[in-house]
Amino acid sequence: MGRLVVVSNRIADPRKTASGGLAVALGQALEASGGLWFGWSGKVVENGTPGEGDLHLQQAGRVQLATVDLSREDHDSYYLGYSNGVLWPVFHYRLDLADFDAGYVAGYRRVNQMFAHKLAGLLQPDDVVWVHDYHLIPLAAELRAMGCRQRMGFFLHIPLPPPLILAAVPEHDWLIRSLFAYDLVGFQSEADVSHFARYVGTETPADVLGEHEFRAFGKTLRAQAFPIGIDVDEFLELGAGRESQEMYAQMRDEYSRRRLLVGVERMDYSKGLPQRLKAFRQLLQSYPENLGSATLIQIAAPSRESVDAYAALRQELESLCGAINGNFGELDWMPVRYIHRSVARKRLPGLYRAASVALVTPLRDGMNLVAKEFVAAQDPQDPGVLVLSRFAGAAEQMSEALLVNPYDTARTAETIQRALQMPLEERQRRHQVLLAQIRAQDVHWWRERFLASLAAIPAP
Ligand code: GDG
Repeated sequence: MGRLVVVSNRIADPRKTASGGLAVALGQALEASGGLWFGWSGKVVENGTPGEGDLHLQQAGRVQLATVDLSREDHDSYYLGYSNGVLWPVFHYRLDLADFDAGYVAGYRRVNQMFAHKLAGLLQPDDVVWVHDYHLIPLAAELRAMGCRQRMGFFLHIPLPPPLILAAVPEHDWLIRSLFAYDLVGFQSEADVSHFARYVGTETPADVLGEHEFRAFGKTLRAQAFPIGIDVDEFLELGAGRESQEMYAQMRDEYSRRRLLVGVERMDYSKGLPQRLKAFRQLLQSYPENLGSATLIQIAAPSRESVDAYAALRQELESLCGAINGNFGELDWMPVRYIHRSVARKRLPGLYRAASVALVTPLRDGMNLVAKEFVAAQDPQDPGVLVLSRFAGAAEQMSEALLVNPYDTARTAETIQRALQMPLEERQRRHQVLLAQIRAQDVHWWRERFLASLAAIPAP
């Protein structure tokens, strides 16, 4: 296979551990092929011209990093407007939060065109191009329009909604037609693939050539599920590090007489944080033996704060946490420790390991890597229990977790109680199955399977 070219909205220096498992896994493949990683630099030029941005080239080992700046107008329409104000909410089934401002799509298209233009100049004929996520759906179509004939694959990190929800996006047919410029499209779960198949069956319509093969617009496309995983070994190494060990020791001492529950995410309305807090409140009400003991540490790392829906969520969370602590707290015990800051990645495994229960209860989630990190961080002799939303992509693989419907407050509370009471033997058995599963389908398996499927497709 030729050189690998990865394109994503943001890129990461694969040599830095703070970047996480995905960056490490992609970095390894890029390193092996002497590849190129292309994306936005993260810089916004206040008075920049829309559709224009400086290209920066940098070498990181054998990997070339290429980044482009965005003008303020492009950033606001492409990134905040269309990607995070339309596609993110709709793809997470939240039509009520979408802002269908007609101007956003022009910026989205303009930035994809600019990226394609800059990238085309860097491509070699036998490169294999792997584009990531909803910010860049039309990138391949733009590259093809410029005459690029390389093999191109796309991976959607977030869910694909059912056809009638997707059809609410005014440009839905253009988005799906754009996908047909790729040779391979990867989704997180079988549910997403079935939504895609139903959409192209009814709205496009495409010919179904085989289980994963569709033909429309004069183009054949392979669409398949590639559930993303974590780098289990990298996470175990992180867990053995000083910062993580210190975190674990500190939490274990502090909560030696109490039960610790943990939730870790970017603050996002897809993650079901208010519903989770309500279920935790219900737990305290329905099972009073937890009073004075059960403590939920909820990390909600700041994310996309300039999008309106996020400010409203923040207020709701602050008020819910305040009310729970006010109603149930004691002088020496506060039921919720809510932290609206990011925690250093090196400390996360220690926090997970100290917890008896993890609450991973998104309303909708492409995969959810926190669920997998929690499992990896546990002591197999005395593991914590994972309470997982059935609406996370991860639920298709992690059936030994306690699956919940996060909208059902009473039963979620009941399930959290079951997790807190679970006998050691059952915890060990469930953890063993989950660990084997996340090991077998880790981030390297995901990367290799995707790239092998792309390589197996005959060159266009
Ligand atoms: C998207 C899709 C899909 C969280 N808080 C902190 C922190 N994190 C880290 C976690 C984990 C990552 O961020 C979150 O990954 P998720 O998968 O849970 O969720 P998204 O950010 O929404 O990711 C998702 C994923 O892409 C991959 O395809 O699974 O469905 O939405 O690694 O540990 N890291 C640090 N401090 C924090 O406070 N350092």
